[in-house]
Amino acid sequence: MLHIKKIAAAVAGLTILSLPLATQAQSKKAAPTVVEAERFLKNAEARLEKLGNAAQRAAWVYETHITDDTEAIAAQANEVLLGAVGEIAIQARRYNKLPLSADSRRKLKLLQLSLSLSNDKDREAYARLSAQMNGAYGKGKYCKNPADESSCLNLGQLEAILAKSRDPVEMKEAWLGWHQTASSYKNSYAEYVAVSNKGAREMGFADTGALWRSQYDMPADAFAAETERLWQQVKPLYESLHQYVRLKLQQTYGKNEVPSSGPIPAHLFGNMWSQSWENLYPIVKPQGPAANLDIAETLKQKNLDAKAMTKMAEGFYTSLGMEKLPASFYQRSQLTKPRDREVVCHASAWDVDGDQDVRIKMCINQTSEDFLVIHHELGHIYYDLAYRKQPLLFKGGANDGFHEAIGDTVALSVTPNYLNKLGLLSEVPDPSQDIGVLMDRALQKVAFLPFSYLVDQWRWKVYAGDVKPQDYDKVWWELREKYQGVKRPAPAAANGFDAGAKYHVASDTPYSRYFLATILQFQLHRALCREAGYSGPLNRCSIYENQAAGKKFQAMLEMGTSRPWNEALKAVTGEDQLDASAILDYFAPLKVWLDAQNKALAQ
Ligand code: X8Z
Ligand code: ZN
Repeated sequence: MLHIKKIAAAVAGLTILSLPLATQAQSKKAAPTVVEAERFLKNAEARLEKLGNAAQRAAWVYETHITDDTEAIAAQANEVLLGAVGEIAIQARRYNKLPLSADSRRKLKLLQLSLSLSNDKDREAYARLSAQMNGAYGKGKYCKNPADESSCLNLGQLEAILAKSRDPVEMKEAWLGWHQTASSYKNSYAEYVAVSNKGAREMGFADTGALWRSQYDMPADAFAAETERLWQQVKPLYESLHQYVRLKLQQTYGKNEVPSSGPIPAHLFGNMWSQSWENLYPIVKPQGPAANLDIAETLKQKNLDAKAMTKMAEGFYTSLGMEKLPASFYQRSQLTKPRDREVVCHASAWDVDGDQDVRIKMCINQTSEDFLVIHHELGHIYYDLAYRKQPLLFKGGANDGFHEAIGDTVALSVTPNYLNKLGLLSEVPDPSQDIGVLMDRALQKVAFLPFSYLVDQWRWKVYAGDVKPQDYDKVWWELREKYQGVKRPAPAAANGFDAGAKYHVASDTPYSRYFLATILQFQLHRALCREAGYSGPLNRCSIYENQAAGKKFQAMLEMGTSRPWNEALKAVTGEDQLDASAILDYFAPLKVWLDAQNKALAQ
């Protein structure tokens, strides 16, 4: 799916057939040479590419058609790749001390940032459990009456209830219904964590969490400190929003449902994980004439289907001077939910062959939210296409946060003005309505900050062994209360696994990337707007049709993983550190407004 995973996999996948013995013998004989190291890297890249592509194809077929057979095939392909990745990672160590070129040294380092499971049984278990949990999440359903299949609701249907209903009883049932689906793979997850840690330890990491934190061109501890620094920078903004939303929810649902202090029940935020709150816009929008930013009705009226929506998003990228998507993209992508089979609906972007075979997999609905998600996914795709000329090991984002930030940066330019130009919004809100527009964005972006921070706070503890399966839920909810200020709508279920009801836990996809991306996209937006010669308020800037900004962006995308991420950042922004001042600048007028409202409403 995400090529980042693929690269790691590819790196791992470079199994050099039956080389371990040969290599051992060699190592006794003579110290390795630079020439050998270069040959090793070349072979590794070739092998990883082949196995990586095979695993991608198997995973694609699995996730777009879940059956026992496709599950087994996907697991097998991954197992083979995993074997190769581990073997190559261990072999790579042999060349660490050689005076190699900067590129080769970087490649060797990247190769060693992966799991190595030398035991066949461990590899088999890892691949099997991973495929099984991914499929279980995709197939998950809540059945009001377990004996009656027609009473069953899938995740999309349960999410729609949370998005639209204003009935707390109905919302609570949908929330609890989905969360209980994850219990079925709690044991698998615990087993998987143990195996994964074995693989991290073989490579010299304390655990898988430490391995994840080591992927940012800085020591693992420095990365943890860096994310905490950023969180502290944005926390006051989140708190202002949380307080205002509390007051509005209280006006809507009453004090019995919404307490005046302490955490708020999680089923009231219009989203299964309370991770983004844009569905609360009608409840929290400023009084008086406020911008209507919902394009769902227009999409339906104009019959703009999933493909038309995707073409519109593509049009943004081509307006920046980027290439048209290859024809195969539209032939091979899954844009809508098939009626006749189980699939993983969670949106993802796929770089199947490291070249032009790029696809997205979504279950697109005609909503504002999905219109933005399409821009997000195409960000991954345009990154993939931009770095396709790089060697395999550099086909990836500057770091995984960059990969997540590209499409979102573009989507920040999907302003009311732009939507109006496209015919999706009949009225352009007057600048006096900017607070409403900013509010809508804050419900997406500011609300997301603590969630995107805490998911890996939890996982880092789980991987470190600080949280055992019997305490998964306890610690998960401690973190959700502490960072998001939300609480479980009912007491914890016996053997519950609420964290596992989030896709990225079930699919073991790291999540800090989204926290970084949320900060980073505003930094990129600010810089690209500057490049476009824009100097007004950041929320009104759109880089649509701006080729100068597009060129700068494209140059960064083409770098892939070839250089430390600070250099990629510098190429666009001139800055070499992550800096939350851009997101704070963007929302500065809203922060002033929120604080005034909160003060007035508290009286
Ligand atoms: O998973 C995603 C993308 C695919 S990389 C749809 N996102 C996170 C989520 O849904 O939890 C985008 C925002 C956060
Ligand atoms: Zn993404």
